[in-house]
Amino acid sequence: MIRQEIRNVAIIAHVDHGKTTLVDQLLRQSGQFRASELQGDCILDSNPIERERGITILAKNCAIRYTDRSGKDFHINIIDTPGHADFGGEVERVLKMADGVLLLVDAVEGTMPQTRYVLSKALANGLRPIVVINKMDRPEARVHEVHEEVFDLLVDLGADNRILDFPVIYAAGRQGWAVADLDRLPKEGEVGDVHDLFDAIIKHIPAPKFNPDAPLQVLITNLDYSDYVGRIGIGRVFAGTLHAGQDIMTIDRFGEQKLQKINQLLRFEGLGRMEVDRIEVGDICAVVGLEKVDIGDTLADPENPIALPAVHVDEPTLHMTFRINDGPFAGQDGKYVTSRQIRERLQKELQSNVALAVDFGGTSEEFEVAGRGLLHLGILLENMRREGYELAVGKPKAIFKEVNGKRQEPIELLAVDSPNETVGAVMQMMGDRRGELGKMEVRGRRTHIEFMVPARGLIGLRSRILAVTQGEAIIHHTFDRYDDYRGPMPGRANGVMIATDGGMVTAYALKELSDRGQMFVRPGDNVYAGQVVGEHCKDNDIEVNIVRMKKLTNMRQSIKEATFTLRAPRDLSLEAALEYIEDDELVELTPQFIRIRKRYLNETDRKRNARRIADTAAASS
Ligand SMILES: Nc1nc2c(ncn2[C@@H]2O[C@H](COP(=O)(O)OP(=O)(O)OP(=O)(O)O)[C@@H](O)[C@H]2O)c(=O)[nH]1
Ligand SMILES: [Mg+2]
Repeated sequence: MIRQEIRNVAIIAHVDHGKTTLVDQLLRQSGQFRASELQGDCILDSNPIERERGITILAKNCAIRYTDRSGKDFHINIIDTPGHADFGGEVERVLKMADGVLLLVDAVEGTMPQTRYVLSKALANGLRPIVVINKMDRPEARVHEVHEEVFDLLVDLGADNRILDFPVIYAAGRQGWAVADLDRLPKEGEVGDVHDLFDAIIKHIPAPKFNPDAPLQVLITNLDYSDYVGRIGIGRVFAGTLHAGQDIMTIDRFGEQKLQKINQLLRFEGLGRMEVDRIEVGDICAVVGLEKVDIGDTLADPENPIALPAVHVDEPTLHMTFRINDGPFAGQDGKYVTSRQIRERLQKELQSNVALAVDFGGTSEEFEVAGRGLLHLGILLENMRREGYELAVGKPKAIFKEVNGKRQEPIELLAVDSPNETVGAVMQMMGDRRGELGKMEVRGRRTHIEFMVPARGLIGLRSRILAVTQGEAIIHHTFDRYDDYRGPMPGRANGVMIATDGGMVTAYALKELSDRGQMFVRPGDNVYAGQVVGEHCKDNDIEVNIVRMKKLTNMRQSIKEATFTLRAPRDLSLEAALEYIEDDELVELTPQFIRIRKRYLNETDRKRNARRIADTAAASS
């Protein structure tokens, strides 16, 4: 049987291709909201970091009541997904809730690494895409080429004829229109609407199918957490009807069963959730009150518990050490600085951050934290800073695996869009990082180049590629597979400048050092001995006195000094700092400051440590 009035559709695309903006328009034009309920852009990107960075981090459900042109009512569950590669695992999971997908592709950028990834996952789940060629308002739009690219990508992914015959919608989400036919693009001055897209969803996304005789089965595919009610499971009813207050059997990924009671039951309605007493088959729900619930759990009939197929959760590919901040400025800025506080915060994060793994087993001051990439872990760190935590973090490292006695490492698909003139420099850089060239395609003044490259080789890559392409390159990568270890990789090309003394940075000292490299600090900053204050222009580290004052001998010289303009320091964002450091360095994070320091603040300790490392290397070779 089928639930004719329900549609479950996920919106998938490469990062920034306009998913959340298009969902805004679907919400706005559904006619079920007052203008005051829908303020601003990208309404679903509701958490502060999402708003600030303009990206979606967490997949989110919303639901639209839609009445079609013939007067029939539908409940459309929409799942907006994140496009950034670090959150690909999240997309894969929430696809289990959907019966079809809207695949958005930017009309200029075309198919990108994450388009391929999310589309392959949709196909693996048997979901047929409606292709939305989006951002049609961009003057450089390449509609026909992009259409071809999607077709080729589908062929490449082994799609069958039924899927190759995909419906296409042409849209400009930001302008609020979507049409099924190129002849019907809005003319100059026309407003347009997204009704064709609603119609396509109703027509092409299959209504949920179910077996009326099967016992209750709900698959949990996402988690939410609230300080008031604890863990919230989000999932889809595949069979039976779920009632508020009923007993259910949870069956976890390992087959373990537990009898539990459902407290509240919520249905998605517009931007929120509404308490209901039952959820029927085919619909999506949120369940409150389960003491133990996890991704991949089946909520089953206690009399006849049958598990649904397991949900795959991606393993982490990158790890780093989180440790207490034991620098001289520890505790000056943050509220939470102890290892117990950091431990508790990480434990709370594990409640809903599925792709995260923490090893609490080391020393009490250090935790090994593993995740899906730099952005995934960077966002956790950014959240912690904002909540008032201080901590120090070590260099991010790829996670190796041992397979049949062979060392394997994560390999990523990297796409670089470079101006044609700088292609040579990009190729050279990727060669050094053991990148293997895949596809290469000239698109007007720019070239699209794809590489398979070890994840290790991507750390610190962005800033360097931007440097050789004068800031013009666009780079994206996505995890592809584990494969044989590709051999050693060059480290950072430059050494650093290390402060010998603590105190306040002087303009005089900066001026004296200006030809030695680029600084990370400005006059008036407080620094401590052992802090990394700049990048040396050569490959070795140097010790510098950055708090040095000039002895004033006569007036004229001091005036001359005041007129010397200092080069602006390099501002390091959290992720840039993490990508920058080497093994013997740490990034110190406090609510207001990001500093780089040497692990050993004292010069003698540093030398001793360097010698120890050299001795071990010599002994093992
Ligand atoms: N020119 C143009 N820009 C658009 C359009 N739709 C969205 N954008 C812009 O593209 C950027 C990304 O839009 P989002 O809706 O956040 O994209 P997204 O796919 O949800 O991004 P992630 O969730 O981070 O993957 C924003 O700056 C939008 O203003 C469009 O139709 N035309
Ligand atoms: Mg988004």
